[in-house]
Amino acid sequence: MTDTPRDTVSSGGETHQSAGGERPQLTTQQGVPVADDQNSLRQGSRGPTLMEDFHFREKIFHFDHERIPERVVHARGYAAHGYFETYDSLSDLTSADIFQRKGEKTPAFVRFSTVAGNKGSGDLARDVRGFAVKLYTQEGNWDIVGNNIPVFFIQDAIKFPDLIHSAKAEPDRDFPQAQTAHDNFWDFISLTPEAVNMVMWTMSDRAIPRSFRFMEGFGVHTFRLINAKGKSSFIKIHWKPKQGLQSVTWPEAVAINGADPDFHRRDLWNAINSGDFPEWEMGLQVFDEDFADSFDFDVLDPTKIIPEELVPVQIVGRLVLDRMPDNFFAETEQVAFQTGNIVPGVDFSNDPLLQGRNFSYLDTQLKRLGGPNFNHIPINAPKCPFHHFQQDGHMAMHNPKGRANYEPNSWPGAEGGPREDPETGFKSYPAEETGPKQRVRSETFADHYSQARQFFVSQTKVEQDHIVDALVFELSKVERPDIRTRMLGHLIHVHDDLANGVADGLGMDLPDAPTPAREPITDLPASDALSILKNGPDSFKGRKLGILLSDGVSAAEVEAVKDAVTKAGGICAVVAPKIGGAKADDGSNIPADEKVDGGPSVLFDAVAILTSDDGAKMLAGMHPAKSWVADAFAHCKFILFNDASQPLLKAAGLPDDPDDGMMKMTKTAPGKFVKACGALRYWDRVA
Ligand code: HDE
Repeated sequence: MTDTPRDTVSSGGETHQSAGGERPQLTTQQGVPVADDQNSLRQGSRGPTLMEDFHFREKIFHFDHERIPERVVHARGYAAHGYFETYDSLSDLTSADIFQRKGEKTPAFVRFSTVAGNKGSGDLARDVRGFAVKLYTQEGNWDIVGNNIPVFFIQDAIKFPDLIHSAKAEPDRDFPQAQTAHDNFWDFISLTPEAVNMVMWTMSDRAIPRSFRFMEGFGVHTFRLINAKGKSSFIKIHWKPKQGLQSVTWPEAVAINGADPDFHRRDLWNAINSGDFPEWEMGLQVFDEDFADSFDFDVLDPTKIIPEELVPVQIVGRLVLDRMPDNFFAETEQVAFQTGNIVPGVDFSNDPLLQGRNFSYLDTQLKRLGGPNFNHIPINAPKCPFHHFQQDGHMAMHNPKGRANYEPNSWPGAEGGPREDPETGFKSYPAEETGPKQRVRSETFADHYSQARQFFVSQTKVEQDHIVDALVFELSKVERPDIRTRMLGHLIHVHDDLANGVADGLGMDLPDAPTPAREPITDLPASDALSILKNGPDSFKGRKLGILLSDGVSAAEVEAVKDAVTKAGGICAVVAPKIGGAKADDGSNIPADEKVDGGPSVLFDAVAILTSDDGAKMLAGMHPAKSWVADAFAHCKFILFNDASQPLLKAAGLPDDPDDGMMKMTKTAPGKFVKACGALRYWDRVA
């Protein structure tokens, strides 16, 4: 009974009450009441433990087996429950039940994850984020097992083990953990030009999101929708966060991993538990064979996007996350996503990556969840009725009832069990396929650089600089110069500024460019949809202000700032020299959420520095307080400060003349400041 943990202490629906109160009685797994859970049974007070202590044996036996293998990829994840709401009927496009009725809500479970790191790795690794959605539709579970990046590194599933081996810790030394900044990864990538487009994305700030709430999701592959008349349309699936896009910078990511390795988990937990439910709109790019034939790239090639300017994204519904799981293991750890879980009205395309995934996701659950009945676990079971003749196996919870466990059978009526339904049952799209059996890569998959260039030119200058910095950082960790050189060769095909910037950052000369498999198209137009900064929020809603304060601070000033932030839908955290809080000028104590060295400014979206004269002097002598201020400035945060805090700002090395990202505290400043913070960063500081 994994979905209702309290049931584990009840038997037959009844809870034993202990003598004195509300708490249920502790029992063994058999329901036997336990008298003493502090001492094992022994002979005499100092003698050996007795084998007959069934309670001890059961407890230790179960503990010994608490772990299951972590996922081979996407091991570290975090999930939430919610629902999908259909905006309008899409019956002209698909017979999928979920899209038939306007306003219908379908339960959903969504797991976000990093890919390369172990289960215990930091949230802010530079990595792709998984964005896996399970929709419990009335005609079965539909799993959209996507990522926060719309393309992938490889074109054929047969290369997946190599890609992942190269990205994970190197096998002889078992490091580095949760990072691609090492020889094996870049060796593989530099020998796999099809990965270059995806590498642009992973070296961009997309790979270090500020929160799961502020990133997009993508189905990546082309799928099909089939309508009641059997007509097929191709689609690409998008999840667009209503909260706007936002990422951290690399120096922040490094610092956050130390200060709060659970940064993304905590963020989702806090947002949902405080009633700030994140939402994504589902968007579909719908296209037909004619478009596919005329497109510069192959729609079956998962290393390519279809720019939104060519095929607009049609918004069809929204996904709202409104409830955290009751238990992490039972739900988030045991959830089994599977690309093969599709429903009538949806179908696969021939994308060779998708075809391979359809094998892998079913297979991997056997290892991880231990048997073929993992769909009996409540988080994986459909919420619609289901009937079949599959039976037995480890932990079978739903065996067929009655005598018939096969078909065809001639048992009458309900006794005979379920029957197939040719009318409404799942039907594969009858695509015509011909051709010899062969191991080839289609010519139409051969252009490896054009979209990488398109991605680069679609970024703002700040974002382009971050891509250059990221490549310099990663390649600087590569020991073998020939691997670095090989990678530089590919960058020449992407963009001169990129190649020159990275070569300069590495202190290396550019090599000759490799001969491309196909001559790149160099004039693909920029697409605004590919930039994070062009798709940010327009308010401070859902963001967090860090207020650094000292004893003697004006209570009214702190209140005014908190008020303005709360009105904008943001939240505040008070940071003080001591966790007990600060004594304000009116004698009240303002409780602290963080002690200054435990709550560095990288954890916040913007900062306020409010001190008394003495407080500023005291903080100016504290290294963590100076770094707090200096980092906020260096990371282009908006800064609100009061007059008294100036000695601290000076000690932190901030300029005497505040820039436009800094605002002095006045009566009207908080409102204006929070409005300005909607832009999230004052990038002009580094421009
Ligand atoms: Fe996965 N992937 N993958 N992947 N993937 C898994 O399945 C695999 C790929 C993605 O939160 C595994 O249950 C192959 C693309 C997510 O539980 C495994 C290939 C995309 C998750 C697997 C890919 C993804 C996984 C490991 C190349 C984005 C986490 C545990 C053909 C569209 C789901 C598991 C969760 C997990 C195989 C490539 C997304 C081993 C063979 C492309 C979000 O089956």
